[in-house]
This record gives sequence, structure tokens and C-alpha cells, in this order.
Amino acid sequence: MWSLLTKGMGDPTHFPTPLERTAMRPANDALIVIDVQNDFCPGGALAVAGGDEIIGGINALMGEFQTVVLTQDWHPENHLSFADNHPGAEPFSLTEMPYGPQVLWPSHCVQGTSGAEFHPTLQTGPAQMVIRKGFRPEIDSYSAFFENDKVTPTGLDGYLRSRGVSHVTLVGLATDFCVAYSALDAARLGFDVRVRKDLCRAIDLGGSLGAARDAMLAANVVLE
Ligand code: VGL
Ligand code: ZN
Repeated sequence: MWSLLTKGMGDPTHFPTPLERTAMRPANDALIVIDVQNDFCPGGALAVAGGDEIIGGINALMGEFQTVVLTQDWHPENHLSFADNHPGAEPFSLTEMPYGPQVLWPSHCVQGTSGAEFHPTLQTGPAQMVIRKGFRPEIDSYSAFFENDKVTPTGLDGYLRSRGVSHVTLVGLATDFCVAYSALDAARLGFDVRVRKDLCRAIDLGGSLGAARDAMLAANVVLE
């Protein structure tokens, strides 16, 4: 018993475990890992340049958090955000949806396909929760909190609040779409929000990265 109590308290024979060496963040701070899926990494259907470069850093960061959530873009084949489902439309063109303008994407993250799987090097063990989004054919969902109509919830707000979370740190893909929309919604919901820019990569379509950065700064999101 005595030796258990003194472990890590100056006992020169005790070598600290990885957990003891890492400064754990308080229980009210959650890490949200956005869409680190094969289709958003090099070789995928909607590849984000350098998307796989951030995975080692994300895995390491998970060790500091007591709450880790992964999100997974999870579309049916007939999803209306896909250019393939709008005859004659080019990928990356814009259309109007009842909830506003919508980019038409190459088909990506189709439920049950390998493109929708998490990247094989992403550590998934530390996550207690996986939020799937974008599963309704008629509406896209960039944010981890709300679909693009800004009112249909994913349930993540309730999950985090019932676990006492008030602060969130966001990482993942893509900075200017799912990460930014999640950060803006989290700020609107009253969370303290930080985005680790070095652990995100962007699509940057028609100035979307600059616009996302401005919107996040205006919403008091800390970009670091
Ligand atoms: C995303 C476009 C379409 C993202 C998801 O994860 O940023 N972007 N679906
Ligand atoms: Zn998508």
C-alpha cells in the first residue's frame, strides 16, 4: 500500500507511466476530432491536401483529454450534397437548397464503404463517443452539432453537457468546412472553443479558408 501511495511522488525507482508524464486537462475540456476519414485523406474521394499529416499529432493529443469524441461524415448514396445526384452538375459547383447555398461535392464518405472508415492510423480507442452526421439524404451536415439547416441537432450538445463539458478543442478535417461549422456552432451554444490550426487541414474553395477564419475569430473562437 505504502509503495503504491509513494509511486510518482519522488520515488526514484518509479518510472512514470505515459499518463503520469502527460498533463491531463480538466474533465470539463473535451477533444473533438472531426472527420479523419479515408475519403478526406490523400487518395480519397474528397482528399484534403496533407490530411494525413495531422493524425500523429491528434493521436498524441488524445492522451491529454478525459473526453474524446470522433465525428464521422456518413452519407447515403443518394445524398443531395453529391454532384452525382444532380444530373449535369459539376463537382464543387454551388446549388440552392431550402436551407441556403450548398456546394455539390464529389460522392464521399458513403455509409459502409472504406472511404467512410476512419483513417487506419487514427487511434479510435480513446474515444468514448462517435457522432455520425449527414445521414439524411436531403440535408448536409458539416457541423458536429447541427445539420446545415442550423436547427436539426446531432445530439452532441446534450452528450457534452450531461458529461459536464464546457470547453472544447477541435482538430481534424476540413478546417474551412466541418471544423469551422462545428467551432461556430459550439461558440453559439456557449462552449469555450479552441481550434488547433496545426492539427487541421483545409479544402480552401473560393476563399473559404479566409472566410472561415474571419467568422471563427468574430465568434471568439481561439485559433492556435
Ligand atoms: C466535409 C465537405 C463535405 C468536411 C464533409 O468534413 O469538412 N466537407 N463533407
Ligand atoms: Zn460530406
